[in-house]
Amino acid sequence: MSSAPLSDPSLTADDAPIATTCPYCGVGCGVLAKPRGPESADIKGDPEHPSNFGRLCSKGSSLGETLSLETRLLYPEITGRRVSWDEALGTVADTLRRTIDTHGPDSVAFYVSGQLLTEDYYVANKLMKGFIGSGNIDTNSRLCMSSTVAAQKRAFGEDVVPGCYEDLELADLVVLVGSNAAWCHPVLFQRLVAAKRENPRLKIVNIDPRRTATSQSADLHLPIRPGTDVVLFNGLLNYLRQDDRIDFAFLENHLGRYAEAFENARKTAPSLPAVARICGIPEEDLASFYQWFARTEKVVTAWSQGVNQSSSGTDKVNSIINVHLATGRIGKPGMGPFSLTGQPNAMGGREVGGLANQLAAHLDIENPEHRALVQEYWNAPRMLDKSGLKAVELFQAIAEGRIKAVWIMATNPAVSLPDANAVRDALRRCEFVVVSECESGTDLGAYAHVNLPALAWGEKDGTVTNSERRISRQRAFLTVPGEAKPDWWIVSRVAQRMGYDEGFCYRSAWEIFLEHARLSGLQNGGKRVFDISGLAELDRAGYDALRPIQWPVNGRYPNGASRLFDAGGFSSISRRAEMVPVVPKAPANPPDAAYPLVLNTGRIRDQWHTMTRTGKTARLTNHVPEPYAELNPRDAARFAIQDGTLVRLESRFGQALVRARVSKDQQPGSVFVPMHWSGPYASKGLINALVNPATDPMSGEPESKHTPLRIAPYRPAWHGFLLSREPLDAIEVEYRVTIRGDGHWLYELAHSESPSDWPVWMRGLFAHPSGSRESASAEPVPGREEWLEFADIHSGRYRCARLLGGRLQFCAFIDRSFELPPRSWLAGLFALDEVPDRARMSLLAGKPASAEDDQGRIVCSCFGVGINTLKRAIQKQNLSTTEQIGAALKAGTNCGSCIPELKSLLQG
Ligand SMILES: Nc1nc2c(c(=O)[nH]1)N[C@H]1C(S)=C(S)[C@@H](COP(=O)(O)OP(=O)(O)OC[C@H]3O[C@@H](n4cnc5c(=O)[nH]c(N)nc54)[C@H](O)[C@@H]3O)O[C@H]1N2
Ligand SMILES: Nc1nc2c(c(=O)[nH]1)N[C@H]1C(S)=C(S)[C@@H](COP(=O)(O)OP(=O)(O)OC[C@H]3O[C@@H](n4cnc5c(=O)[nH]c(N)nc54)[C@H](O)[C@@H]3O)O[C@H]1N2
Ligand code: SF4
Ligand SMILES: [Mo]
Repeated sequence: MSSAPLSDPSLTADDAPIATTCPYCGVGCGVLAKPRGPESADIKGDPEHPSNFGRLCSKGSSLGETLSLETRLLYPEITGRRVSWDEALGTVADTLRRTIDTHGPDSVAFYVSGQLLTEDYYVANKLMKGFIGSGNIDTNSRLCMSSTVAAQKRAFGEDVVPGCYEDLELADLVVLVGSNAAWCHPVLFQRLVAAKRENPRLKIVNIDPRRTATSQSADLHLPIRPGTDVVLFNGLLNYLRQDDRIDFAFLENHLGRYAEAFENARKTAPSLPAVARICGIPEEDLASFYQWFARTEKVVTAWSQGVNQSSSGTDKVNSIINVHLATGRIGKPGMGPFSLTGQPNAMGGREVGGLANQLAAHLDIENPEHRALVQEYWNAPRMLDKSGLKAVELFQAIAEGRIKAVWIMATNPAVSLPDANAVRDALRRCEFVVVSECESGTDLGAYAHVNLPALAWGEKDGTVTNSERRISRQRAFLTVPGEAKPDWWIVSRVAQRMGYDEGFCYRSAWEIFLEHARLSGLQNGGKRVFDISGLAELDRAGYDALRPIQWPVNGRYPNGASRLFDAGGFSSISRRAEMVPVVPKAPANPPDAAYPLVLNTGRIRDQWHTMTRTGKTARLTNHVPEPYAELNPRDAARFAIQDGTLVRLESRFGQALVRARVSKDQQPGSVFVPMHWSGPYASKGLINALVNPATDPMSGEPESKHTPLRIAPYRPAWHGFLLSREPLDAIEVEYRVTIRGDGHWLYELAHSESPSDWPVWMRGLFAHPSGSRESASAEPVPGREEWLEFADIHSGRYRCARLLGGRLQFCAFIDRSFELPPRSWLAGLFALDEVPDRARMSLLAGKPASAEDDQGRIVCSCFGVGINTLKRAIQKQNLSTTEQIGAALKAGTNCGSCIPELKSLLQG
């Protein structure tokens, strides 16, 4: 890594950049950051970081634009009142203490996150499990990776990812299961695509019920029926045996149970035709996949949430691991089962034991020796004696009043948990809710009695572990804003005030890291692969300068290890792995006559979860500005839904209003909706209000990809959009989406009733009592105010624009139909100091005098290249490759995240 001065937040713009790690996905890219002014930074990929070698995706490259303090939580608050840290810490400590004294340790809970740093996580886990004495600390990783954790434990005896990123480049076949890596692990995906360019033998297979940007780059896409992965992989296991591909020497030397798995595969997935029928895919395609897998030695199977977030998620993972164990393709270059971790530190959380059913350092709660070991090490007064409640159960316990106080850190469960309305009810009823956050105004913050301001990315300091077990430093490069504090500090100071002074007198993240590293080596002797005792003697400078390193780091592997288990040596007592016989099961709630469709949820390229950070920059909101439901043309016809209209989605749990996208990428019967939209950005876009709280019986992971659903057109009295230079406070309509633009705000609206007088309604938006920021600024009007207006009562059409001194301040387009002028050209006018005459003439027409002026929806976020510009260039300049597009327009030449889309544009 760079030799930059480390962890010195007083850096000035002239200094060398600081090497840190991206706070978004589990790829864990290295970032070089250099502050530019108080609330922004220059961001570049770190060429020396082994995860990304200098690349960044669209989210990573926009990090510098998400640092504004405008919406940050900067001071502690109790019921909305700013208080001192002393009062806030005292209140939290006293209330937790009192609740525990009265109702016992299990009456309190922590709900934490894979977005905490390892050091933060370690301290929170220590306080709950060793001092409060309860297992009630669970994490959003429960919604994310817990099925993989459970499956790896079953198979290997420990939660270990055996391989590394390089394996995807060295493989001749990469199978991506339930993963849209092109959008969700973009830099790793770009590495894979680059490897494929170098090695034409390398094939990619994508297994996903819908066609995604990932499928577009694959040689074969298997659009299986949702939830049928176990049949598919049991079928593969059976095929491998029939095709004589089993590595019996590996099985004999390194496995315990395996015969039953073969027998089970034969029974549950007897033949190609049977599997093809159950999975709903063409037999030839299935045969190709099985043949490729059988005949290719170097295979990596990588999976993510299409596998984990299922009521049979653990079984799905084991069915994948089984085929790798059976062929001995594990831990060798270019081979292995590979779990793609979601969050930047989901792995670190697992290392410290952040899940309710883990201890710390991969030790087991059920094992009395392990408990005693940790208790002694921590000098802990009150060790837990059993696992705690898992996320979904934990919030149910809050609803039932069994948990009376909850502390939520770095996660937004009011948006991200299934059955989100029930979660909100639970929080409303809870006697004491503490929230540690960086942002104010999140959906969750509204339920908090105490809001605690945490340091954000760029300010905090510690370590994270990525998908390939690589520990990297996050380093501070910004000065601390307001009174925000590191999460480890907040937890430790509360612990001290609860009377646990000695165990929590930490002064730095470094001290915590050393304690964690030492524990991992305690009575280990190779029994647990997770061992970073080789880092336990780092001095402060060594910790600050720590280069990215893959655990284990110990006497045997002083420089870390890329691959594990190639020669067995698993973590079970017998040192043998297991092939688990897994029986295919239908999803927990199948569709029925009342709810005939399946709701599938997931991610889009440029948003991160509940949008608290990525929603802040126009560069990222432009790609997909509105929440949507994608459905097959057959379902659209069946339910009378037209592309681009609004639709009402309904499950047994809740409702949402989103825009319809009709596309053959979606298989009939299945509807995809992104998970991201929350209160600040959409009035009814909260998709988790609909998602069923069914969970995997083993891992407790929610089935976020499968809820019975119905869909109907929503026919409002009017549709419209507003563009405004200043944010507008309250727009009381049924459908509202707020989109941050470059120098403006865009509001997409619809409502069931029309106001009696549009001009009055529009002007009312500026006179709102809570005060729009424009009127609040009370600056003298910078010039003459003009209103341009057009109204046609007959057709229900109303359009207006407001200019101040010739500068466009606001415009609105209202219609009975959903077909309105494109937003992009109008939005572009907000960049001008004066609307030129030519544009003024056509302003209320909503489109430029010349079509060339409208570049359309942004496809390449890095260079702001729109879809119309691309289409025109492809046609006029006869472009046929993404490289040619790059040469002509620069699109796709920075992060590469838009390349799959460019490809589909080229295909017409
Ligand atoms: N842009 C972006 N990137 C992210 C994130 C983000 O919020 N935004 N979040 C990060 C996090 S925390 C995570 S966990 C990862 C998630 O990364 P991914 O898991 O790749 O993303 P998802 O979109 O949740 O789901 C992946 C796919 O699973 C498919 N699927 C649904 N049901 C099934 C099924 O039954 N079988 C199979 N085989 N597939 C199915 C869906 O159609 C979807 O395309 O992304 C990380 N990266
Ligand atoms: N329907 C559906 N639901 C899902 C999923 C799905 O695919 N479908 N995916 C699930 C998955 S895989 C995941 S990982 C979850 C993610 O869901 P969440 O964890 O709820 O989503 P985030 O928006 O990332 O929330 C993180 C919060 O922590 C704050 N924060 C960021 N950094 C820090 C910090 O250093 N300290 C503190 N104290 N706060 C910080 C952010 O501002 C943000 O509000 O969603 C899950 N929910
Ligand atoms: S792939 Fe993108 S979001 Fe993920 S770590 Fe790298 S830059 Fe960040
Ligand atoms: Mo996740």
